[in-house]
Amino acid sequence: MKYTGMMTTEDISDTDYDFLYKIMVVGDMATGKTNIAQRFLGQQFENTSPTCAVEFAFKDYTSETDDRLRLQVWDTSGDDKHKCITFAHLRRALGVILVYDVCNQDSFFNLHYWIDVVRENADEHVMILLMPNKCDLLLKHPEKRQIKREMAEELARKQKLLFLNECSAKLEINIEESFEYLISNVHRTQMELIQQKKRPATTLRLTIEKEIEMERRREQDKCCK
Ligand SMILES: Nc1nc2c(ncn2[C@@H]2O[C@H](COP(=O)(O)OP(=O)(O)O)[C@@H](O)[C@H]2O)c(=O)[nH]1
Ligand SMILES: [Mg+2]
Repeated sequence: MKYTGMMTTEDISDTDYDFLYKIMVVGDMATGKTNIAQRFLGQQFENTSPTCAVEFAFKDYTSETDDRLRLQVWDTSGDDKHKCITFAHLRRALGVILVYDVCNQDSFFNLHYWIDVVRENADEHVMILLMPNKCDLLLKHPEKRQIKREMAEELARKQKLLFLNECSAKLEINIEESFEYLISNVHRTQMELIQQKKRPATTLRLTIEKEIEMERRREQDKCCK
């Protein structure tokens, strides 16, 4: 997987990519979703305020088979007030980054809730990657750990989630690698579906403008304000 560029909504066009993949970052509040998305999208780590709405940005890759992939990465808010916006935005998501905080056991136990939400609302062939975040906190204070790595591995096995390693948005550990692992799995799965004629290739090449317009409208119709 080779990274080929980043763009804003102003300079995107629908002719310079082969497949558009919608990737959502979900999980409890304060687990680090916004920082993870920003890291991946090349922005600096910040002490952010809780996310109020859903935001997205694009990043381009070229696959091993030379397909041009455009990722539309969505950051979501995990708080109750905005949960139904998250549900609506999960539609057509082909990849999900499922985040918990290794020093917060509630954020791990709530993953069952998030997995159900994703499976009910996202694409039926969605790939979910488990991302334990804030592993940097354990460097100085290993006693802060509330969830063992083995628990993540077991959950991933039972729930058929992808899992690479524990991550840190703060120290930029395993963020890029995990996203790339997810993306290559998403792409491989989608290529298999196209080959088996279970998915027309055109649905992965919706014009971006149309996509954005639909999301904007959905945002306006959001069920909770
Ligand atoms: N130590 C540490 N703190 C982090 C990390 N990622 C996020 N945080 C902090 O956790 C808090 C919540 O982060 P944020 O990205 O806003 O979480 P979100 O609510 O899931 O979007 C902020 O104070 C961040 O500075 C990380 O990898 N390590
Ligand atoms: Mg946030």
